[in-house]
Amino acid sequence: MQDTRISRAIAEAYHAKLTDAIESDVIVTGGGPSGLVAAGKLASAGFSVTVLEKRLAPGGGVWAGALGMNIAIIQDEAVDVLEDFGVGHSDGGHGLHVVEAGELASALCMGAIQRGAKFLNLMAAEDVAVHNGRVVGVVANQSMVLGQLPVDPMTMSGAAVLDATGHDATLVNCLRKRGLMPTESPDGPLGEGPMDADAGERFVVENTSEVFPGLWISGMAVCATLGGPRMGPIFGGMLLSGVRVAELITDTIKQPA
Ligand code: 48F
Repeated sequence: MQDTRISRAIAEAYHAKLTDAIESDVIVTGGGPSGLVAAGKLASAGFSVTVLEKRLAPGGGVWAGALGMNIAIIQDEAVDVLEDFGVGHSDGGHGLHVVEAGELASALCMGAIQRGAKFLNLMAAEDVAVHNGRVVGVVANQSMVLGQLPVDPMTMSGAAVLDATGHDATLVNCLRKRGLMPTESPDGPLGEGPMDADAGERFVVENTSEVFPGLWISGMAVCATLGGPRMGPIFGGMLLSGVRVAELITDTIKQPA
């Protein structure tokens, strides 16, 4: 019967992908712009990459532009990333480029998949695995059951784990709530500052880093972790942060065979 063949094809392909994803070189948590660029770049470099996305569709904040107006704005500095992923853009004046939000989200997603990254959607990171003081994996659960039903998660390991969960900084906060990472600096509580697009974009790229052994941050998780300003609907810094974190991870973990 065709119906059961369809079901079998889905189950077999998904479980092969899930089995592969249990041990990866890099786990990217969150499929927003920074995570997608990082996933694409790392997969191009030959690393096995798994992207965990809690929603149905990756793309994060890209889809919504501002007030739900589905246009993304990118600065000159990040145009190379648009070209790399084949995203069309038009001149918005003052060094800004105008992009269809759906094209940006789809192209980043397609680029990462075609370069070899594996995507698991409706899969939410709920915790980190820490061995001997190093983050060695992500504890994930199906989004539909998280917080609803007493269903245990599964653990996926990575030589590098990226927190690209945006404003939530989910993995960083898992460490903070156990006192393993600071919540305050000498200047006050760490967390997102008020809106300042120029400063925020610079802050994100400059502070993209490994914040705990084995755990890197990119995109808005940088501001949420280290106290940078928010920057609203401009995405160049997110793309460049994805490029930067891919370089940092590549320099740190072993080169793929
Ligand atoms: O927030 P998001 O787009 O991350 P980003 O790459 O970009 C931020 C900008 O979109 C925007 C901005 C600056 O322009 O202020 O907000 O930092 O995407 C984060 C992705 O992570 C997913 C979430 O659904 C989204 O697609 N995510 C969040 N928490 C989890 C998660 C989780 N616990 N597990 C898996 N995915």
